Amino acid sequence: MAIRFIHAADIHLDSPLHGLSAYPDAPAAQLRGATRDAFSLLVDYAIDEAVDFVVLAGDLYDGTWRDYNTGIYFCKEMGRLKRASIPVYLLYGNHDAESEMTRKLELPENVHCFPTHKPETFALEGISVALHGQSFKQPAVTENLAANYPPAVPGVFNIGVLHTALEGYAAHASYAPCTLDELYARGYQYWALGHVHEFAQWTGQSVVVFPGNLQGRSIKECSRRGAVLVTVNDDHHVNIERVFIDVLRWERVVVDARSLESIGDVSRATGRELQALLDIDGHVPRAVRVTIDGPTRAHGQLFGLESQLRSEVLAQISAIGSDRLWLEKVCLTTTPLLETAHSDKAVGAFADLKKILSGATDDEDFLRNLQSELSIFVAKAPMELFDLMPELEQIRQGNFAALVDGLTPGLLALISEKG
Ligand SMILES: [Mn+2]
Repeated sequence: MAIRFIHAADIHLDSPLHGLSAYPDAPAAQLRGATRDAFSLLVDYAIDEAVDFVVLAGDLYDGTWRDYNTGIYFCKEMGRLKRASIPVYLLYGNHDAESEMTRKLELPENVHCFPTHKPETFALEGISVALHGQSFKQPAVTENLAANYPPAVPGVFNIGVLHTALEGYAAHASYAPCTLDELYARGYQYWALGHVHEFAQWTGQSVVVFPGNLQGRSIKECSRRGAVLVTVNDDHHVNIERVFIDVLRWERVVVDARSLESIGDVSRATGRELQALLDIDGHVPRAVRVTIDGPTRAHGQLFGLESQLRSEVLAQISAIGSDRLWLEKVCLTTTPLLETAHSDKAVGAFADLKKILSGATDDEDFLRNLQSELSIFVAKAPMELFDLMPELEQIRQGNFAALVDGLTPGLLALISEKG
C-alpha cells in the first residue's frame, strides 16, 4: 500500500507580517493570525487526507514565544492530529534552535522531536519507514550535519530530515551547509529539507525537496505557498504534489505601460491585471504591490502624480471587491518616450533645452534667481505642504542643484509629450 505523508517547513508561527501596517485599511486581524490560520489548514488537510504522518523540517517557531499562547496553540493542533492517529516528526532549525527557546511546554506524545546532540532515527512500525534527523542546538550551525547522519536502513523508505542552506543559496544564511551530491550519497530515498523559503525539488538518487514556507510574510515572499504531499508507491517511486494553503497571498503585479497614453489608461490596465490575479485561488485574499513600468507617453503625466495614481489603484481595487485585495505599495518605474515622436526641428530644440537644464546646476546666476523667487513662496507655504512635496525641503535648505536634477526628467518628459 502506498505511503502518504506531508512535508512542511518554515512555518514561523506567530511571526508578524510586514508591509501593510502603515495603512489604515490593512486587514490587521488577518495579518496577525495568518501563520496560525495557514497551519490549522495544514492540520485540517492532513486529517482529511488521512496521511500516515507529518514531517516539520525546522523553523516551526519564529523565535522564542512572547508568551505561552504560541505553544498552547501548537499543542492544540497536535492534539487534533493525535486524535486522528497521525504522528508528527519535528525538527528545530535556526529560528527555533534549542538555545533560542526560553519557554517550553510538554508536547502530546504523537510528536517526536529530533534531538540536538546527535542524529536520531525514528522507525515507523507497520509502514516500513525510517526518519533520520538532527535539530539545531544554536541558531548558527555551520558544520555539515548531514555528514553524521546514519546509513540508510535496508529494505525501508528512508527519509532524511534536515534544516540546511544547501550550497548555492546565497540569499539564505549558510547554516548546516552541504551539497546535493552529499545528500544523494547517503542512500536515502527522500530528503525533507527546510530553511530556504522557496519551493525547490531535485530528483537524483533521492528526491530532495524544499517545500518553501507555509505562509508568505512580506512582499519578499510572494505567490502561492504551502507544503507538499508525498506519495510513495510500493516500489519506492515518489510523487510530489504541492498543497497551497496560504491564507493571505503577496503578489507583485507589473503593468506594462508601453502602449498606454494617460493616467486613465494606466488605471484601467491596472484594474484588469488585478482582476486577473483572482482567476487563480480567487478565495485567497491578496496583498499587492503594483509596479507601472516601461517607456511610455504617460510618463510625464504620471510623474509627480504619485498620490493620484495610488488613489486610482485603490479605486480599481474597491470596484473589484476590496475585501480580497489590499494595496501594499505602488511603484513607478516608467521612463519617458523621448526623441521618437518628434520632427528633427523639435528634437533640436529639445536637445537645446536638455543642455540648458543639464548646465543649470552649475549656473550660479540661475540658481541665485531661483533662490530669491522660491524662498518667498516657501516662507509662506503651510507645514502640511512639506509632507506632500519633498522639493520644498530642498528649497528651504538651499539645495537648488539637487532640486533641478530631481525635476529635470519629468519636465523633459512633459515637454516631449506636448511636442
Ligand atoms: Mn525559516
